[in-house]
Amino acid sequence: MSEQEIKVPDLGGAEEVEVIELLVSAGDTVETEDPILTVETDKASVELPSPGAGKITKLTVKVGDKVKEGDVVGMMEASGESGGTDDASGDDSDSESQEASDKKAEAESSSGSEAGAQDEKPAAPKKSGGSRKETVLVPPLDGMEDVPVIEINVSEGDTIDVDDPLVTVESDKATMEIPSPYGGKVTKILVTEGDKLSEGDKLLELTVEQDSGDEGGEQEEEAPAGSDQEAEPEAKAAAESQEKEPAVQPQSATYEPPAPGAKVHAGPAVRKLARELGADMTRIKGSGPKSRILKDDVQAYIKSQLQQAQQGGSVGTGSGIPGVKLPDFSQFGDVEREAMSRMMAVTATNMQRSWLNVPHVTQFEDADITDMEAFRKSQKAAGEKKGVKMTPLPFILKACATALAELPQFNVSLDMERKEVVRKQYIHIGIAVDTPNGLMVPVIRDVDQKGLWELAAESAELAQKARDKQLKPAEMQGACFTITSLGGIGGTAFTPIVNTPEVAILGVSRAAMKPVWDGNEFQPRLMLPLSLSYDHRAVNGADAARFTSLLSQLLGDIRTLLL
Ligand code: CAO
Repeated sequence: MSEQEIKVPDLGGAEEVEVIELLVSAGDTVETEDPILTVETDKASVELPSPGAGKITKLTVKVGDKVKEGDVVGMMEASGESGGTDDASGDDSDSESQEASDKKAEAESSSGSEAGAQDEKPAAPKKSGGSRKETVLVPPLDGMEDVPVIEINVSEGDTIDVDDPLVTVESDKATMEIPSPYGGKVTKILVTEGDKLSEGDKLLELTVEQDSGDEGGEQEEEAPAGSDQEAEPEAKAAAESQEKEPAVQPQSATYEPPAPGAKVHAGPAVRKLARELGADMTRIKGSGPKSRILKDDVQAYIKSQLQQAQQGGSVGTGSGIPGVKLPDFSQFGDVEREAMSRMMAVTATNMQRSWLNVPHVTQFEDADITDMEAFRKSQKAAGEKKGVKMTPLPFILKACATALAELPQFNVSLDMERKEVVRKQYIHIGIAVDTPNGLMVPVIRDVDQKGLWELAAESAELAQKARDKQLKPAEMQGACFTITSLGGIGGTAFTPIVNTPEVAILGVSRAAMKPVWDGNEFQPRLMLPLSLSYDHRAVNGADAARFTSLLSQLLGDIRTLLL
């Protein structure tokens, strides 16, 4: 138990700063890194952390005082817990720098650290436990298989933390990072770019430091390195959440909305780094003790932002469009925050990517389906026998297949990098299905070659599978065009978003009886509203009008579907 000085650490370049708030008083007990006081530089306010754990005996500054690096701001009695840590004694101003604090935080999570070896308190064991080898396997990929690796985010010899992205894989639905379940040193990478991965494949080998968690054998499995120290609640939480959910994160998941009123804990050197890199510290998750933001956190945040920008990520992260700033909603009333489901996050990214990349135009048309409806109803008994319900959807599928064959400029994708148009020689159509878990788009293959009953049965089966979360990845891939029908629900028209890399999507609204002029008088006709959104880079307006007119004609006289 010895008294030590509390000194102002490296202020990240600031000369003299003003004390604006005292956060502790004489007699208070503090932990290492607990904020002692707040100073204000010309750019930001910064909390000065306690150099160790112990009891504050006196503060030698007051609000309004000006202090600079190395100045003594108070005295404390170090408790046994950190008393053995030389760099907490305050007799060398360098030792008080944030870098030293950061390193100390890192050292605390490493079993080989000297500081840990000195610790005799049983409650915080930090004994050296050697290391073990771990082979990281591909986690569940949201039901997908054979997903190609598009980037390897680590190299052999790298030291990584729990949750650091190891590789990035890309399905036709989303780009995802596979995070590390362990912290440690990468010894061998077992995959290369372009490899196709499925759940359980070997990704890489790691040497994992084995420290306090090595008492229980099962902890090796369940509590990856980094989660074994009481001082690392973040890592523990990350490890726990990995057990509950498949460990794949869509890119968009890296966005961390600030908690209302949340305080940022970081030292001056880290704040300086964040300022230099233009990082908004309220969005960075701290991995240090008490969620303190470390330099590595700032760098990891910037890296993820750059990756998102390169992959057309969320607005405000490279698109050039300012991001949406959220107010503190709690000032208006009670709020609750809830993590997005993985599907919602992936859908949000895909929608945004499409909306931002595709110049959308929507063409509207009404199809007279009075006769089609009469025919459909006449098939009710036959449908009951077959156990298949004939809705308007199979007719619309068939009409779209015919229109895609007649106007093949709709059955393309654009390869803007190679400046090529990819023309498809097949007609597979996706149908948007509303499920309790979000929107899913199963694909009916070779629609042009199938009959109405077959299409009715297949669309009903796929829609049911979507609702039961039974769809296989292959059943959601390869569409040339999508139909999104809200006809069973309502509405008169809408502007659907093209499901890229397709170039058009048909929105179907609810059919309604309308008076239609036949040249002599108004006739009551059942009119089906169609909304065709298309990518104006691939399709011109005249062709869009031809497409919807053709659909209207085909649905208006379904005999023409046979021609
Ligand atoms: N006009 C009037 N009635 C319609 C209609 C239309 N355009 N389309 C369907 N209906 C009727 C059907 O005939 C059926 O009525 P009956 O029971 O009296 O025969 C009823 O509405 C329900 O049909 P359904 O929705 O079960 O079947 P469907 O084949 O028309 O649609 C599916 C299947 C999977 C497309 C639909 O269930 C669905 O999920 N729609 C929502 C899609 C969606 O969310 N899109 C939004 C994407 S953008 O966010």
